[in-house]
Amino acid sequence: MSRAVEAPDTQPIDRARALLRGAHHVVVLTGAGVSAESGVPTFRGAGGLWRQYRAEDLATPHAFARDARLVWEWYGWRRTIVSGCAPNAAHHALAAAALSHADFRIITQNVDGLHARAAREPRAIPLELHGSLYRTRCTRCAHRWDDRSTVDATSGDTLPHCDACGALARPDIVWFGEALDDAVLGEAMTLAANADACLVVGTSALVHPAAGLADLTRRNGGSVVEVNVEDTPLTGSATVVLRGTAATIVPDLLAS
Ligand code: BV8
Ligand code: ZN
Repeated sequence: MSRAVEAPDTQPIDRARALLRGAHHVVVLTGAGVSAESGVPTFRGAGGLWRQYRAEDLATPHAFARDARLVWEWYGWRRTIVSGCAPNAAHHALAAAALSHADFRIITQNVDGLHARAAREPRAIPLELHGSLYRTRCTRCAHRWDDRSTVDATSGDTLPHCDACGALARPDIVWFGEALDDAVLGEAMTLAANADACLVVGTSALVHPAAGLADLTRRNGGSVVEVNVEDTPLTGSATVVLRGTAATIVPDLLAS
């Protein structure tokens, strides 16, 4: 495990830059904060999505069973908002770093697809822990498909249905109380455990098991660099904390 030689009393961003440059295996964990400057509402912050809605009312299988029309209305509205947003400088800097660094993998909790839109090559496409606003899957058979369509939530009949078996379809998103995809979570945990450095950008670090990935890196001797506008449960154990917005700090941090 390589450890960058850190010059004494340098600025946090210099220390973070040295850590990332000296790391052979870098993993990045992003949350809604990385997309905030693209105009995508975060969940829990001021103006966040869940100010108007409560997570437990919408992002759960029970909510969908109780009122699929309301849940689809919320996801359709989010899909439309995000379609009008563009990747910001943080997404682009992370995508560029994934191409210039030998082993630099992006893992995201976000379902907005902005990392993938910033990626110019497959290896910059992130692991999407919680699924995607732009994928829909069947509630009955294994069929799942890319879906950028506008959702018509007028009635149960106009909601998306599976064109393979005709059953009601649902967003291909991991809701609270649902397990993450085994393969995706397994790969994310392996990447985090083997990383020399974990760069955490724009997450409140409240949602598990995603929030535990940075601890996995740290417990295996790696460093954690946190970029956020405020403290989170990870801040106290991070190797370096960079206080500020993703679109200003990340490009500066990763500039070659
Ligand atoms: C599961 C999809 C088990 C929906 C989401 C311990 C272990 C395991 C589970 C649990 C546990 N404790 C509790 C649980 C249950 C639960 C959980 O974690 N609850 C929390 C709330 C306590 N976890 C689950 O249910 C998970 N499932 O564990 O299953 C299981 C196993 C077997 C069989 C059955 C079950 C599933 C979790 C996934 C839930 N789905 N999203 C949707 O998107 O609609 S989670 C949701 O929160 C989003 O995906 C989001 O990504 C995620 C985390 O939020 P953030 O991305 O961090 O966003 P947030 O707004 O909170 O914060 C933004 C941050 O950015 C802030 O810090 C802010 O300061 C910062 N910021 C703002 N602007 C900027 C910025 N930073 C930089 N620059 C800026 N400009
Ligand atoms: Zn089906």
